[in-house]
Amino acid sequence: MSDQMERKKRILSGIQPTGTFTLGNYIGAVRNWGSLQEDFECLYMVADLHSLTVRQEPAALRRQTREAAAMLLAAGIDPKVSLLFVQSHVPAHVQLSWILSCNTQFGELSRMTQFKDKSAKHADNVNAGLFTYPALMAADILVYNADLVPVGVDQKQHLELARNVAQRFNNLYSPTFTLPEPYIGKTGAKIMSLQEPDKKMSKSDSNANSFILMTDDADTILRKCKRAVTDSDGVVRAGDGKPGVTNLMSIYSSLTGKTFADIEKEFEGQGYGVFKEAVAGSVIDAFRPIQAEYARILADREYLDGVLKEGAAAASRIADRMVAKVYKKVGLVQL
Ligand code: ATP
Ligand code: LTN
Repeated sequence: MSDQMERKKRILSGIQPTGTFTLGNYIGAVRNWGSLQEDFECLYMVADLHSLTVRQEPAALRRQTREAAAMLLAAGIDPKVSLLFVQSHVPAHVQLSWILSCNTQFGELSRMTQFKDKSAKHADNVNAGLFTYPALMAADILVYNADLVPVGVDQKQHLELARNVAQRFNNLYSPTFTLPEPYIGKTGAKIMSLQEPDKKMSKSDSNANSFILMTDDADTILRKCKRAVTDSDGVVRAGDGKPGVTNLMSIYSSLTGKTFADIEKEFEGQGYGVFKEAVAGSVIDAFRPIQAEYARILADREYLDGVLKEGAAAASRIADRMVAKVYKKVGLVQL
């Protein structure tokens, strides 16, 4: 047996402070982050620089950045175990992103579906940052030699690009970067819009009834669930032609651990009304303790900023070493 403890694998992930997190962000990302802390060395980041690729109101961005950090803490990230920081507080990300940009091809960035989608959505602001977004994301990951990156399926393409850039750099210079793997959690459920269940639930949707926010109160959650689009056959069953009911079932299943078969049995012979109330109840129960913690943490600015300061300092110690190594490898003079 080796006398050396095996090093825990390192995880890095980020979320943009573009608004209040939704139930989709919770089930697909935020919730899993807390549970990974035991088995992995985790670094979590509020990706404020990435959010600048779309116009943000400065005061709102400042507020949302702190809110995002407070929500991550409330949802279970323990700053004594993991590092939590704001992307712009660790300058190494931007420093490495320039080097990686110079090793990323125009053609590969042009193939990114997020770029195509977002440039269609914001046709008046197709800026260079929106285009090079994946090079900064690659830097976020590679600067820590992260082994695994927990993301939703929508981010897989960016992760593949990060791997390709890392491999190219390693071949061109010498082995430098760990090739990161995507980590799609057990409950990788993609939560859909409550109003248009063929579309992803998204915090930037213009219809507020389409999403549940992590800050919504019990009445609002109940109302949104009751208004959720279903179908006319009145049977709680998952499957083709029943996207609305299937989506509510995945929410309920993700939050209660019940299987689809359990759920079908539980609501057999009952209408959608009872089922929707139960779904709402599971969301309310999941969010209640988080919301209380969130309010407490957000009110304690000194604590919150302290956590972020320490997080950034510890992250910078790792990241600065990588930048120095990379700068040297590519031929930048070190004095
Ligand atoms: P926006 O609405 O502004 O496009 P978003 O809600 O998609 O943003 P992001 O910050 O892009 O949120 O994503 C953060 C994380 O949440 C990612 O890992 C993403 O895969 C996950 N995620 C986002 N929406 C959902 C959803 N509806 N279901 C499951 N996971 C989701
Ligand atoms: N693009 C991601 C957020 C993000 C990220 C990262 C995720 C920025 N940098 C690094 C994982 C690793 C998104 O979810 N929209």
